[in-house]
Order: sequence, then C-alpha cells, then structure tokens
Amino acid sequence: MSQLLTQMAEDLYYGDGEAVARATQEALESGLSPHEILADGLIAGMNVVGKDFRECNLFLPEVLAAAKAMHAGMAILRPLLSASDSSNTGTVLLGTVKGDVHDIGKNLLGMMMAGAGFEVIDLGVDVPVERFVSEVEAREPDIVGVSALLTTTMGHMKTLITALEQAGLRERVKVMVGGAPVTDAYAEEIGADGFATNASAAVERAKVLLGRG
Ligand code: B1M
Repeated sequence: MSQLLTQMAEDLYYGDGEAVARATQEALESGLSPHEILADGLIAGMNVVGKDFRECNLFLPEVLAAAKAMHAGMAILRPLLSASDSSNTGTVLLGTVKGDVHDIGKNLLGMMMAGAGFEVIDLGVDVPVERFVSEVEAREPDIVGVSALLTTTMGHMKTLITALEQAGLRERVKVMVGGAPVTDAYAEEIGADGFATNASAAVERAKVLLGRG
C-alpha cells in the first residue's frame, strides 16, 4: 500500500479532515483509483478507529472527529464514484433505521449505486419504519436498502419487512439489508431479498435482484 494512503489512514484516525482531504486529492492526482483510496486509505483508517473504540482506547468525541474526516475524503470521491455512463438501472430508496445515526456506509452505498446507474433516494438516518413504508408507497422504488450499525437497531429491519407485508407492498419491492452487525444468515432469517458485506458487493447484488446483473 502506498505511503500516502497509510498516512491518510493515520490522519483520519486523528480526525484531521483537512489533511485527509489534501491527501485524497494528491492520491487521485498520483493516479490511484477512487476505489483504492477508499479501501486502503479511508476505510482502512476507520477500521482501526472501530477496533480501538471497541477496546476503549478511543472515545466518542474522537470517533466523531474521525467520521468527519472520513466525510471530508468521501466528499472529494463522491463525484467520481457517482459518475455513471449507464442510466435507468433502477430506483433505490436508502436509509438508516430508527435510533441509528451511522451513515458513512449508507452514503458510500448511495454513491456507488448512483455510479452504477441507479436513481438513489436517500432518506437519511434515524428513519422510522412508517416513513420507509410511506416512501415505498409514494415513490415505488425497485429496491429499499436498509442500513443498521447497532445490534440494538437491526431488529427494525424485520419490523419493516412485516410492515411492508401488512401494507400489501412486499411483492412490489426488493428489500436489501446491510451494515456491520448484519449477516447473510440474519438477512435470510428475516426474509430480506439481499444482503452484502460491502457497498460494491451490494451494487452487484442489487443488479442481480433486478435481473440486470
Ligand atoms: Co458507532 N458504533 N456508535 N459511531 N461506530 C459502531 C457501529 C461500533 C461497532 C463500535 C464498536 O464498539 N467497536 C458500536 C456498535 C456495537 C454494537 O451494536 N454491537 C458503536 C456504538 C456502540 C455507538 C454508540 C452507541 C456509542 C455511544 O453513544 N456510546 C453511538 C450510537 C449512536 C446512534 O446511532 N444512536 C455511536 C456513535 C457513533 C458516531 C456518531 C461517533 C460515529 C458515526 C458517524 C456517522 O456515521 N456519521 C460512529 C462510528 C464512526 C462508528 C464506527 C467506528 C465506524 C462505522 C463506519 O462508518 N465504518 C463503528 C465501528 C465499526 O463498524 N467497526 C461504530 C465505515 C463504513 C464504510 O463501514 O458502516 O460498516 P460500514 O458500512 C459498510 C458495510 O457495513 C456495508 O457497506 C459499507 C461500505 O462498504 N453496508 C451495507 C452498510 N450498509 C449497508 C447496506 C446494504 C449493504 C451493505 O444494503 C442495503
């Protein structure tokens, strides 16, 4: 991995958004691809943050600063990841479940879905089940993509599937789930149509679900 990306991961860890933005720009100019920068710089740095947070070597304000630094890098990559030469792959409605404000993975997914030609409607974070249901009814997306990062909030995914069934909408929309605590087994257990461990795999799964893979 390049020295530049190693330094970027460290700057992200320390919450230095300006340095992360500068390094992202430099990395692009040096010819690295947005996907390399994302995986080996930004996500690599955030993985260390997650590990140290879990082990209580980092605390919430530091994690928040790292998240802001991550956003600074992602803002530069966004137009590149979202640029698409195809269109009309389908419409995807995205959101993070109620009680959960983690949005970095969901935003990444949105950028990559847009890059693959999907129209992306992003409902943001802390989205109640009722809002997902009313938006599915109103906007008729092909896929509703639900993200959860907390074991305490992932149960809303099951509630959503039940609510879609009760509203008579389940047959009209594919449900995809993801986020750090979500597994393939959990997705199957709750009756979701798709699951992926990362944003690129999620895009591929979405295309297959719509018969466009
Ligand atoms: Co929070 N947090 N956090 N946090 N945080 C985790 C999730 C945690 C695992 C950290 C830890 O203990 N190691 C832990 C959850 C433990 C658990 O539930 N088992 C945790 C906790 C406990 C909390 C608080 C409760 C802490 C507190 O207040 N005491 C609190 C909760 C707030 C709330 O939501 N109500 C909290 C707060 C925060 C911050 C606000 C400080 C910040 C979020 C900022 C933001 O998102 N704007 C934050 C962060 C940054 C993290 C970690 C460190 C990093 C998450 C991240 O952005 N990763 C995280 C540690 C970890 O996940 N290991 C942690 C990078 C991102 C690219 O990955 O989001 O996993 P990820 O997305 C991936 C895949 O999961 C997948 O694709 C993405 C890209 O490849 N994916 C999908 C995601 N959604 C998908 C949907 C799909 C398909 C794939 O289909 C629809």
